[in-house]
Amino acid sequence: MTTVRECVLLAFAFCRIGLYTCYRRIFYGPPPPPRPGFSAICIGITGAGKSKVLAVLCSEKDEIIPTQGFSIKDVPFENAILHVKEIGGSEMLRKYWKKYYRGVQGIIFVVDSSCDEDTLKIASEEFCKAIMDPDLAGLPLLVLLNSIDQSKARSIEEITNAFNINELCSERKWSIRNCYACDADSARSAFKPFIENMLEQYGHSNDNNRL
Ligand SMILES: Nc1nc2c(ncn2[C@@H]2O[C@H](COP(=O)(O)OP(=O)(O)O)[C@@H](O)[C@H]2O)c(=O)[nH]1
Ligand SMILES: [Mg+2]
Repeated sequence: MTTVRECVLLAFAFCRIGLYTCYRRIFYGPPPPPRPGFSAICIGITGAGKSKVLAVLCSEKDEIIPTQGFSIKDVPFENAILHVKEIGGSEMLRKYWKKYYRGVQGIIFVVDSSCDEDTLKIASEEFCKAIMDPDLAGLPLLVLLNSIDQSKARSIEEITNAFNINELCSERKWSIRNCYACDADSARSAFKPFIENMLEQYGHSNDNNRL
C-alpha cells in the first residue's frame, strides 16, 4: 500500500516539474547560453570605491563596510562572468597584493578621481608596481576612474598622464573608463571594453558558467 502511495506522489512530483519546465519555456524562453568565466583582481587605494562598484554590479543593497583582507565576488555580465578578488588597499595590505596575483586573468585598478594630490601619487606608484609585476604581465587591464560625480573629479586624460598608462601598458590590452559607483548602468558600461578584451584574449569558452 505504502509503495503505491509513494509511486503516486512521485508521479505527481514529476508532473509538477514537467509543468513548471513548460511554463518557464513558454513565458521566459530557453535558458541563457553558458557564459565564459574569467578571474580578475580588483585593487586600488582604500576608499577608491572598489567594494561599492562590485556591490552595485552584484545588485547588493547592504551598506559598504571597509574590506578586511580580501573578498571574492562572482560578478555577472551579459556575455561573461567575472570572478573578482578585491584586495584591501590600506598601506599595510598593499604589501600583500602580489601574493594574490598568481592565476589571475585580468586587472581592475580603481582610482578615486577626486582624491587629493598625495593620494593620487600613492595610487600611481602602486599602479606602476602592480603593472610591472611579472605575474600580471600582458593581462588585460581596466582603470576605473570612480567618483566622477564629485566636483574635483579629474578627467580620463589627466589620470592617463599621471599614471603614464600609454607607456607602461603598451604590451597589453587596456582601457580607462569613468564610473559613478552608485549607478549600476554607469558601472556596467565601464566594464564593457574590459570584458571585450578578456573575450578577445582568452576566447569565449574559458570555463562554462551559468549563474
Ligand atoms: N560620491 C561617491 N561616493 C562613492 C563612489 N564610490 C564609492 N563611494 C563611497 O566611497 C566610500 C569608500 O568606498 P569603498 O567601496 O568602501 O572603497 P574601497 O576601499 O576601495 O573598497 C564609501 O563610502 C562609498 O559609498 C562614487 O562613485 N561616488
Ligand atoms: Mg573595499
